[in-house]
Amino acid sequence: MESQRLHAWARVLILAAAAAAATQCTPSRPASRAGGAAVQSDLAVAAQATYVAPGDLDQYYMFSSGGHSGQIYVYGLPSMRHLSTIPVFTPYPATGYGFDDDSKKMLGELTWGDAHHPALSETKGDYDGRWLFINEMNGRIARIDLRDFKTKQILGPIPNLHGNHASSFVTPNSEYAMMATRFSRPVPNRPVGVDRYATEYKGIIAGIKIDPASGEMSLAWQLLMPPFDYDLGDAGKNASDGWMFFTSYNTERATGKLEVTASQRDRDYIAAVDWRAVERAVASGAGDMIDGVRVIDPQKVPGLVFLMPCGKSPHGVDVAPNGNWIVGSGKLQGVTTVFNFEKVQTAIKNKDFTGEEDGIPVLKYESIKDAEVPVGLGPLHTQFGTDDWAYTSLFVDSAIAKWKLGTWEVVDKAPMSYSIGHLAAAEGDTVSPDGNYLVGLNKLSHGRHLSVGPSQPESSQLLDITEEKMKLLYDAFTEPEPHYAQIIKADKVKPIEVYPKEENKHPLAVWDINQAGVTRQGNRVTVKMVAVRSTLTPTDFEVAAGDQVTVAVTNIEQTTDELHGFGLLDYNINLVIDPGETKTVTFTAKKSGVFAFYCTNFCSALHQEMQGYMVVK
Ligand code: RUQ
Ligand code: CUA
Repeated sequence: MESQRLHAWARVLILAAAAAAATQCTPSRPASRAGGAAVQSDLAVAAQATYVAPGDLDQYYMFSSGGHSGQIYVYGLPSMRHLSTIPVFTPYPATGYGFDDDSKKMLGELTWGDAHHPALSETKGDYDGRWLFINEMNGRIARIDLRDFKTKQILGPIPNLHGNHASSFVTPNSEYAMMATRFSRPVPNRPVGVDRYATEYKGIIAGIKIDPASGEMSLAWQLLMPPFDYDLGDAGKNASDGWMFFTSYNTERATGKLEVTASQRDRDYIAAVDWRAVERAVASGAGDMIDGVRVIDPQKVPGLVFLMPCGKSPHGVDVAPNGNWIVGSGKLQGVTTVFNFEKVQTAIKNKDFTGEEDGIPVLKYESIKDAEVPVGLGPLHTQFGTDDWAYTSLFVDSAIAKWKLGTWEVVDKAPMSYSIGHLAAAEGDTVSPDGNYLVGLNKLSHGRHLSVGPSQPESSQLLDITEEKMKLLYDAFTEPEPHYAQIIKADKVKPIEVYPKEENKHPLAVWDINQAGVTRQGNRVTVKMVAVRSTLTPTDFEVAAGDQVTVAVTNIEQTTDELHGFGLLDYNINLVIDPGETKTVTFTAKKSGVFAFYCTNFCSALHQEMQGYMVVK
């Protein structure tokens, strides 16, 4: 990787001069915009630094949340090219997701999800390239297998928990992903008036256990929390391994116009959870079953949760690579607060408390804080680079501040266009961040792209962070809405391109066109279909109106990129079957008549001939 990067920079230096000369004679870029030779050569350097020549590969994958599109967008860095879209919580006809029986079942009744925080699986605190998790607001969390970039599991909506925002941050050995409520409500859920919010509504923190071999997620336990709005989280690592941290706002327990009522206190809280202690409590039978889940009330089992005061309406909480510093960003102030985990432990041991909330001790702010770093206005999130560098996004200032852990010195600020939310650094959540690149995930983009009408994209800006000053390299535009992203070294991810025939154990798979055909049991009809260039076999089949029909299509290709589709007109069906894969769709043949099906994915010179008919009598 390092040599690739040196190579890239060597290319920059060699080509910069030539490119600068070329820019000068490009009439489409007005001279006033370029503003002199110095700026032009900066632009040329930036252009070369992000240029990945045709056929060359990017150095990193970036997995960006698609927000309320319910998807994940995959980018290559440094080119910022959009490589693919992974549908997660929303049907996506381009890949047939949400149309075949399995993905339809996985989505259930919900066909939208508001996805926020992708989290790569980790081993010893480092991304291991196995899975990607992502939460969404309807109390769900999904697992994507990075072997084939497909969504394999959606867990939830899980009981008791409402508005799953503080999620899906995984622990250093992927023991857990987290979930926590943005919206408190009565637990168990029942119609209690909002006037009783402060006492009868509850927040929930949930531990989602991840099977180390398969990645399968299951709900392990829940904690009953005071009715705050839990916002973001991060897992402890190294020094703080075994702990989880969640920010909260509205510790005023207010309702109504929260923009006024929930910002009265100078400090809200970061909830620190000793999840190993929670595991022990669960093992010893603590807690009550509520709606089928083991829920522990920390009031009854002391020592599981402590509250760290953090000013003011904190948003992001981010644990530094060494695990000892915990950075809490109070979005309504000009500083970000750094806590010291060792001091947190000492304060807990010495019962250095200033009060409690529903029986949960509040630690003394002065005893656990290391620094208030004057990063600028509206700090939201912090990412980490090499050599103890930290980068904090500033929503109000619309900038990124670069500062040093330990000395707390702010050394640089880079303006963002406009209004940055999250930011993502290369391997920035691991115990050993890469530095190199940082991406600002901005909420607005106005004026920096061709107008596309009122529904504007967001902008994601790529920065070079190899030098003292951060350098803006590139503007990319994304659909709504890049909440958070994670960036992993490309060589850690090893996707397959074809499903090997030996692995296909689907009961309805057929690998020989002579075995393709139709069987009937009563009114249940099964069509075993083979897709291979350039025929869908059988090319026609007959059913009766009212039959329940299952079409199982096996793509028997073993060649990269040879996808086939099965689009059935008037029946709202489109499957896309990858090489070696079998997919099924089950439907009732309600309408009688003749209906064409055809391959929707352009596959060969005779793709257009890949078609047939379903006759419904
Ligand atoms: S939030 S802009 Cu949904 Cu992650 Cu901070
Ligand atoms: Cu098969 Cu197009």
